[in-house]
Amino acid sequence: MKKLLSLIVALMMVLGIAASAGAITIGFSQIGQESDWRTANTDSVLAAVEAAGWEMVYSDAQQKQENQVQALRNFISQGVDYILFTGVVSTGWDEVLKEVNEAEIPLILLDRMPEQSTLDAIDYAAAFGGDFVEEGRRMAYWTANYVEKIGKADEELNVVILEGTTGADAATGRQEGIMEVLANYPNLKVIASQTGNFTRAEGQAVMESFLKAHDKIDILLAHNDDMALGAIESIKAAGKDPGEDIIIVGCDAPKTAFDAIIAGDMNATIECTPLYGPFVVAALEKLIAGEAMDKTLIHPEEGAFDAEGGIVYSADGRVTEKAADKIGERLY
Ligand code: GYE
Repeated sequence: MKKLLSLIVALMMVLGIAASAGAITIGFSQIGQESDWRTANTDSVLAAVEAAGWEMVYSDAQQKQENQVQALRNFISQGVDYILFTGVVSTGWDEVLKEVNEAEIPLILLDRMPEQSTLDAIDYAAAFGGDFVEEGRRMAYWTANYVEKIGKADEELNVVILEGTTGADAATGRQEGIMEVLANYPNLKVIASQTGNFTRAEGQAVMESFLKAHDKIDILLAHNDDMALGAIESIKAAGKDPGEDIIIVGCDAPKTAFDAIIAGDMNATIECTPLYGPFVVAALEKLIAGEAMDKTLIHPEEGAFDAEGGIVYSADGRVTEKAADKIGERLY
């Protein structure tokens, strides 16, 4: 009996080793952990890959491009089967991504995209990311509609902007969308715009300096909700009522922003989903099955949320949903 048991254990070990030797390995070069969005994104991808039974080699670059370049080269030398990549900024990837191509490791791009000239020059199997320009437009449309709703459409209102990481398309795209729409509303005047690096701490610090420099701030547009949440702390510390004295609109739509909207500290958030796990698994399944994929950038469906629901947030006539009705459904 003992002999049989040890035989079974030995057999299981051999099979286990064989299974892991033959397992599909995926390298994931992630940016860091700067926001609620990023945490949810990492969790989504890791959980989906694990559930699919593949092996993940995960690398957190701590916001440094050179760490990402190193991680990609490590993936190449380790001989991973597939690479998932989100670049902290949009430039400077040509060389290392060509190395990935030369190693013939299929590449899937997630979230932030390299600049167009890089996308044209390299091969990649699939790309999933947010429509950042559209998100920026929605932030500005929501604001303009809300200003009208509260009867201030004829007032001159001062806007401050907390930008995301400089050089990231998530920041340049959102800024472009915001400025494009605000150009139609001359009463909404941008008086300051500065990076807060997508973090709560920097959002708080930069807002504090905005409040010191400007007596009249009516609207804050934050490229992500973490910076908005940090800014809310500074606004309270300055003795002002966030959501009331200063209209606050963010982007991403994590649970934490819903809580702030329900508490009346924040006015709206435009969704940018981090939940790419299912997209990644579907793409990998196709690649493994030898099905062709193309370079089309796929944007997930996204909503917008505020306290009351119903304010048009885009030129296409879509409406927001009430945060209080949706909080129970929030996945991140
Ligand atoms: O909005 C922000 C995160 O690239 C879309 O990065 C992403 C952005 C997201 O840090 O919260």
